[in-house]
Amino acid sequence: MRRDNSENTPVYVTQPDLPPLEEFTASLKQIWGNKWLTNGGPFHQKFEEAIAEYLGVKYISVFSNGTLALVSALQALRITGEVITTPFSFVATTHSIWWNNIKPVFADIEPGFFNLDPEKVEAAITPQTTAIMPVHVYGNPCDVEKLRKIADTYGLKLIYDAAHAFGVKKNGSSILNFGDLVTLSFHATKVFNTVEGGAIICRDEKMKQRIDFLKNFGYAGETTVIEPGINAKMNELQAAYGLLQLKYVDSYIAKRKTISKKYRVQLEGIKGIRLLQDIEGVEHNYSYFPILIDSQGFGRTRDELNEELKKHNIFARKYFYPLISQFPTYRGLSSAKHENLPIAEKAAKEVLCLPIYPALELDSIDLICSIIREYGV
Ligand code: T4K
Repeated sequence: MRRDNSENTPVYVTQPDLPPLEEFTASLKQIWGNKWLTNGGPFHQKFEEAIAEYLGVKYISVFSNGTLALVSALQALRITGEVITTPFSFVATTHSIWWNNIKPVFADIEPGFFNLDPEKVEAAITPQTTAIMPVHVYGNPCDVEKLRKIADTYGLKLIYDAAHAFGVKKNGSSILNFGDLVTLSFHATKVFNTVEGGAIICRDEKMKQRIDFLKNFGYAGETTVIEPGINAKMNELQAAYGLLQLKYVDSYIAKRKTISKKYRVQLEGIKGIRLLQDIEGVEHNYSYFPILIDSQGFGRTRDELNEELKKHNIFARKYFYPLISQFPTYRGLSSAKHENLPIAEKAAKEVLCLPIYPALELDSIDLICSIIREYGV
């Protein structure tokens, strides 16, 4: 007999991890003493050094959020014309292109892990294309080798939106080391959060300097403005909080791994339910737990299952439905047509991200899995 959660606390798709309050209070005391709140203060400096070391990257510039990191990454590389990107992502990916007055061109995804399909990317290139912006969806690495080859062959820049890929490694090295620029999000809903926050990872010191100028209105010194930059600086409270988070993030990821394993054991083999397998040679961060519901096999649609879970106070999420290409701003684009994006359309119709976060109780996983098992027909 399964436990009923309908009267209990809601279980959401995620819940942020916070560092111990007393540790943060100690940091706040220092900030109060410093009277230095933003604009590249001591915590900002320390956090950049510490996070670069943690992630195994050489140059990183931290931001107030991941969206402004994306907007600034395109500006930093002076991208114009058209950028090829995925419709299967959070809307901020394409919005960052729009904010730079660039035309987004959607290419379809591959059916295994829902990342941009390199062949579809190549087919979408026009004389106006200047860059590719893939996303490591759910933290599963894109085909970085093939995408690099295409970018090099056609002389394009490669900007990865790695909002989901904090700490992910492939064959022992960080996935964040692939691409001309790579952006991260440290939003409250991410594996690693600074409440709001983000970053750009780049390959050399000059580029880091340019990015640092751009996130501070374009200021290069007291009286020089190089171009219209934006205010995207991470403040001292975020940076101090981030420094503490770095001490705990390995334990957060380890707990997520345990949850992911438990889901796998309980959901494997249910007719009509597909799980994304872990990839050999990849150290995952277990940021999301997507399942695919094939209504023919399962006997119910994804939306029906989602509603059933809600009755028990379980709030899974349809990341990413609707596709970005279906929003009014973008649906008029020729690349947004249904026939151009069949795999993405199917994924958006079938996917449901189940709750996963370190504090998720093992009982809740049992409940979620038993609802799914019993609801299928
Ligand atoms: N690129 C990609 C690929 C992204 O996924 C994102 C963000 C970005 C770029 C942009 O990065 P940022 O500018 O955000 O740094 C959430 C997040 O707001 C968004 O950051 C994230 N992707 C996206 C995938 O998910 P919503 O609309 O689903 O968030 P919300 O408020 O419904 O939160 C989801 C659940 O999390 C809630 O039901 C409860 C729980 N929650 C949320 C917050 C904010 C908490 O327990 N505590 C909290 O403080 O977009």
